[in-house]
Amino acid sequence: MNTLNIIPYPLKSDRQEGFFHLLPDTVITVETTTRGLGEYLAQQLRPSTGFPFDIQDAAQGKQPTNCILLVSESFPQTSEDGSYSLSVDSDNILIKAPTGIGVFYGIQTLLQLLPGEIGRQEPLPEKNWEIPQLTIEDNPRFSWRGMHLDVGRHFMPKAFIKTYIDLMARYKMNIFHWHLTDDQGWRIESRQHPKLTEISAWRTENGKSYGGYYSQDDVREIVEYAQERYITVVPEIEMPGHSLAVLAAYPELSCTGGPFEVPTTWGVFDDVFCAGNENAFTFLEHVLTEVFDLFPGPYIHIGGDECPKTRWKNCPKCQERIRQEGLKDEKELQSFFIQRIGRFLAEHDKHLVGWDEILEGGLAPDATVMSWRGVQGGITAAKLGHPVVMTPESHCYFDHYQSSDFLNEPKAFEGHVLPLETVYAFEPVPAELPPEMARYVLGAQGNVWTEYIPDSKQAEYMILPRMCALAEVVWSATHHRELKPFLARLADHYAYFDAVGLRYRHHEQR
Ligand code: TNX
Repeated sequence: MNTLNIIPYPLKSDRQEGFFHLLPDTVITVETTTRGLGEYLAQQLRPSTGFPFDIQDAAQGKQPTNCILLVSESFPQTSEDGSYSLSVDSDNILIKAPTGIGVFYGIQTLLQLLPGEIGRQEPLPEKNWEIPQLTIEDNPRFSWRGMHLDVGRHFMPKAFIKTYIDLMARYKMNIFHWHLTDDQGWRIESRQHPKLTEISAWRTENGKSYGGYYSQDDVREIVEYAQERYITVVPEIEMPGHSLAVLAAYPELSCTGGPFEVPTTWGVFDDVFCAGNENAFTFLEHVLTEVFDLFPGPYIHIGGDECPKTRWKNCPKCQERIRQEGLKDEKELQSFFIQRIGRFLAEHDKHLVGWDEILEGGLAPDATVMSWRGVQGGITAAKLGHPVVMTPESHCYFDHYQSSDFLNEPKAFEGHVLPLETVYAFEPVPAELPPEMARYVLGAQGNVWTEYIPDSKQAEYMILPRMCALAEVVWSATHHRELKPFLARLADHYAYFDAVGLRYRHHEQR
């Protein structure tokens, strides 16, 4: 009997003999609560099969055979964990879950059980669309199953953001961390601060203007697209560092007053928001207010990483702030900055997320820490009772090379290699964390920094197949985590990538 090539691997599965066949008269049977999900499933199945997939209301009596039945037991949502059961017999398919999100994940599993050609946009008339008979019971291990994308260093078109979200959905990832601002580009429209899109969104590269941004309507469209796929978008607005693009448009928010240009080189820059200037806070609060309006999710990421203290040390306003607030040094000034923004977020019912540098000089109450310089920051934060997302460079940085065969790999982050196997070996809960503190580890996330990723095709290559490995790390039970069977299952997913037309790294099994 063939194995089930599902990624992430489900908690319990029982393969039986025989198949269900998708046929021209297969229908999708829904309840009022699962109608939208039925439409989604039909949209996934129609292009490649060419079948109509009528959607029928269960209340109107369901046909005895040949249906895919979507049942959600309790709506409105009571639990958001994503558990579901799927059973396939020769006559019917049943996906059942406490809430819509579970039904959605059941649909993803079902789609993966079909031949990879299901990803095609053109019908394949002679294809046998068979689904193995089985029962599955499944639920995720972690609640934060994240993927990050830096659109600051290189702008990625809206269509690709949707492709990215679709890929996340296929592998049951649920948090899209959208890194919208950085030194080299600001990518989100602000109605109140038009210079952010007139100036900060563009840089001059080889005499030509490079850049782009998402209008507020684009953002709403993406957030809704993600929502339909049960993905929460976490926007990141970087502060106090990584903000040179802003200062190019509004130099008065810096310590020196500028002038500045949107940079065309990578790295960490000394010019950052002036922590002694009230206008810097007013500006950020106005921008964040627009951001709150666009992103209904509970989290706002405010960056906080790699903020040099050079300017603050020589800035009379920053030094005055240090005196007034009774702070010890510039590290505490950074902490003051983040805590003040944290209070503003809390007043608007938003949770602050920041890179692990926000630990320095004292953590803002309620802050969620993203541990990127290894897992130590995460351990420290969890011990303080703060939620943690693990995203260490050593296992989660998809901007690093996929192999040390540098000549045959696209240029990536110099000197760093992150093979698929290493991603797969990642354990988000460090052994040294006592069980009562392990619960603060919400999950893990893959980060896609784009200094060396100029376009969306290369971004696809960098995440595929590493994202598949991470998806299994954050979803599957540890006893199912075995490299060899994973690699065997993975081989089956290339047919889907080919059908969709995605670029990926074909992992050689040794
Ligand atoms: C560090 S990770 C950064 C990014 C870079 C990345 C390159 C983090 C919070 N900051 O600004 O793009 O390294 O790998």
